[in-house]
Amino acid sequence: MRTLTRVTLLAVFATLTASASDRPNIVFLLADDLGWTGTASFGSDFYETPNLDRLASKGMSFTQAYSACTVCSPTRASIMTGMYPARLRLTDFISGQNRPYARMTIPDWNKGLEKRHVTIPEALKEGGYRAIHIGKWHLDYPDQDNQGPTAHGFDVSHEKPAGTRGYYISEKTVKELGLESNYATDYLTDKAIEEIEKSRGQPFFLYFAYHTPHTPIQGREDLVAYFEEKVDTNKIHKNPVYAAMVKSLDMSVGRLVDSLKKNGQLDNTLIVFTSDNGGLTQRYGKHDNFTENLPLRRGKGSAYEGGVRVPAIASWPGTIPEGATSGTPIISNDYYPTFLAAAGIEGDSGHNANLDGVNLMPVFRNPNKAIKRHLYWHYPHYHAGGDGPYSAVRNDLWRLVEFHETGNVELYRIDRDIGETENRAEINLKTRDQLKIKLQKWRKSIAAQMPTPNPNHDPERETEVARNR
Ligand SMILES: [Ca+2]
Repeated sequence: MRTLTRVTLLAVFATLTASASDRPNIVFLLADDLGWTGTASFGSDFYETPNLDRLASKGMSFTQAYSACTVCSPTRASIMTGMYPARLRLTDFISGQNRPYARMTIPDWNKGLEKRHVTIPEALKEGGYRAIHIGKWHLDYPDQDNQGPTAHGFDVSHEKPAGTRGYYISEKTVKELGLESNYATDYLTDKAIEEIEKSRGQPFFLYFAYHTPHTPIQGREDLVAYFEEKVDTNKIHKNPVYAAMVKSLDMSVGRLVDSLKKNGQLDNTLIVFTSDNGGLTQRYGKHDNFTENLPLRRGKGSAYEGGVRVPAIASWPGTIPEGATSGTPIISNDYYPTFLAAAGIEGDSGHNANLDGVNLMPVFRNPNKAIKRHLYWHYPHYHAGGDGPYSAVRNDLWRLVEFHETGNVELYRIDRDIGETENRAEINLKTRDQLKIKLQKWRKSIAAQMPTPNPNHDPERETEVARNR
């Protein structure tokens, strides 16, 4: 009790004494569908990411960083709230995929972010932060108005200009706005830089949710031409258009860092870069083989590490050691409490009572700092790149996957077998049973929604997808 009171008093004192101008800026850069090996410093043999590599050399790289889900929207919701998607009941991307004849009926999930949650930009208001949203939101209920970023605490939001097809801004808009580039990522970067410049004197939270390198696979023409010359089919990564998209992302990061430097803000800014799920490795048509997450197994939508292990970099001069690497497992739920701590803000106690993430500041200061916990995933859905509805749990050594269609579990010694090649479920029985119980208890504790046997199951039609409702 005495300790608690002292901690609370210290936190109040810290909040009172830190004026708005002392607080660091927070820049959160979220790639879309960039896999674990999606940058050069994280192991790509083809993509060129000098700016992200420089950010890594100036900060900390996380080799075991995770997204809270194997697809988009749930991970974004976990970042905004610090909670597991299963707790939010936002377990699939907003439009989702309904397979009326599959073996399981998927639960009815939240197709948007409920306003009752205190989002990270809302919480940061306490510290006088200006919150800037750039790019892809992907958290609005399709049948309701006023669900965008500015309805969830952002002061300003910039998205792709109307009439943009995929990544290409229309010729008319390019002319009207006098743009130098018709590539949407370049345009959004211009907007982010304008907002950084407008924020001088006030701490800001910049959430830049890139579209790159999500489908459609469309690169900036000059960059595509550059990578076409360099394709080597013996390499793991070999799609020049995809490489151009990653390059656009990297160039954007370089321009943002330059802008922070120019405005004298770089030393007072925590920058975090990560991705919302793994790389898309399913193949179709002319876009055959966009990317690979090897040595990880599979990719976006799947139950394996390729779906959820992502690159992550954090930089904050003077606080995060330069060129450090941390093997501590972290997950996208962690950024919410981390940003509160970085800003010296307590946040909303009601909301924080249900946080699933932990404050990463101790790891930022010491990359070898361990966090004693289990990480969980719950995806009771079907996905084109997937393996059916599943849940998973991991600790430092083991990862267990439970498949809901069959009740089968697989167990991997993840610290040694990163590619999940040897299923040890029939070998390490005790570990298997302990983790299975742990996973079930966790699901129960947050009232996770489960898929149920489908009375209309038709084995011949089970992969058929219904049109979006
Ligand atoms: Ca995504």
